[in-house]
Amino acid sequence: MSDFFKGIEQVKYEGPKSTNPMAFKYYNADEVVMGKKMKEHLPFAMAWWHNLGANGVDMFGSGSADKSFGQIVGTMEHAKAKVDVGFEFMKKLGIEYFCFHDIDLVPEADDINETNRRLDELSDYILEKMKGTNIKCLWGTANMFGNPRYMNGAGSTNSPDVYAFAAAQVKKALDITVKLGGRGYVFWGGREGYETLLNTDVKFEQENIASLMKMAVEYGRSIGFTGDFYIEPKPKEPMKHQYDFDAATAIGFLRQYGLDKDFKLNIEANHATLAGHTFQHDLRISAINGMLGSIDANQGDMLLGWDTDEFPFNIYDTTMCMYEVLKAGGITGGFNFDAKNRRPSNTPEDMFYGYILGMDSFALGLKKAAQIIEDGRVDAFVKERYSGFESGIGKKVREGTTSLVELAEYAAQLKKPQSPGSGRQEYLESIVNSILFE
Ligand code: XLS
Ligand code: NI
Ligand code: NI
Repeated sequence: MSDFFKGIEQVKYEGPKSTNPMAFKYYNADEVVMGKKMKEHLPFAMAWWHNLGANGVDMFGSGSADKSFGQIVGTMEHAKAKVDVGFEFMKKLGIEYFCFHDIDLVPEADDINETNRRLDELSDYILEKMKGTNIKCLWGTANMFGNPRYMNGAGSTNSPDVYAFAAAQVKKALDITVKLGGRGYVFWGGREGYETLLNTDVKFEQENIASLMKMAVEYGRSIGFTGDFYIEPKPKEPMKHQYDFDAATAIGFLRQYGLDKDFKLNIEANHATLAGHTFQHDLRISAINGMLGSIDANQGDMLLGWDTDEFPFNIYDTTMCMYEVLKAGGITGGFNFDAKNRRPSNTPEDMFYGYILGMDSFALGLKKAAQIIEDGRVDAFVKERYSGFESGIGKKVREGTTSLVELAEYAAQLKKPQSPGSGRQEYLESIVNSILFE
């Protein structure tokens, strides 16, 4: 094992009273919650790009964290050092999954043949590292937004040549995902959107994106990929209008083009809030449509209008997330920390503190969500709230056996309805608080 993180031992569970910054306070992998171990509820994943790549570079300044890992950035030696460091990191935290974009793994070459050769070499190296561990890929994806060739989009580009390059990247990223045991494959439509309708044929672009996805499904299935494909909705950044704005929009798109059998959604907390929703809202919309596949576990800053990708610490949000996940019967994907340290948190220890915070926040959220469900008052209230539809005219509405004529006659005979009853929001919020802060 590499020893980049010298002096940092295996991170263990020490309980909420612990003051050891390198210990879990809530994440106790083998603890059983509602009949399942925490680590089964919470298949955590490391995001290759943020953890091993992002060095704090922003629009105003260069990197503040050194992620060279003793090598020259941009070389295959550096790419391999990232594997070594990444595996040491995952092992020390007990994380069993990772997520990657193709070019997070290797530096992209001028010639796609050389890039693919590098990907073969590096994925062999990862496979070797995986031996004797439980670590594998959660999902892979192709970066179809960084290179300038994608300035007009990838699946939505006006150029057939660029479209072919996008397809080639998806093909290769699928190969690598399957090779590394991936559970899923993600499409995040970074450049799939538009700036102005003066130069854009929206229908044409959406049809082409759907065709690319269809070809990905065909190819994936042909090489033995049995997992789910995911769309990761996001409303803004980088395009003004993103075609995959939010969960509801993405679901409509998938159904429109007959992709809904093979695709689910990967819901990112910060993307949902950028769309003007709560994280919980997009999870619920996905779940009720049978499309809650995987989660990008991060947190946004409500005072900022961009994807800040912070490590989650808001327990109210992680609780409501886990409430949705438990209600949905779990997810087939996992919890990928699409999150990065704040720019001044620039030491190797900070990488651990970020993950410890995130894993603890979701573990505590899981425990609290289970308590809300076991307590039963919130669910009972919701059931009671709609109980009028269990009999009489309400039942006929649910069964689809009434008509406007019959309902109008019913109303005429009633003359005036009774109050539908209080929504009791404050009462319910106080139940949640009393469980959160007991
Ligand atoms: C960007 C997205 C991206 C996807 C994978 O905002 O979150 O990181 O998760 O392409
Ligand atoms: Ni994001
Ligand atoms: Ni993401």
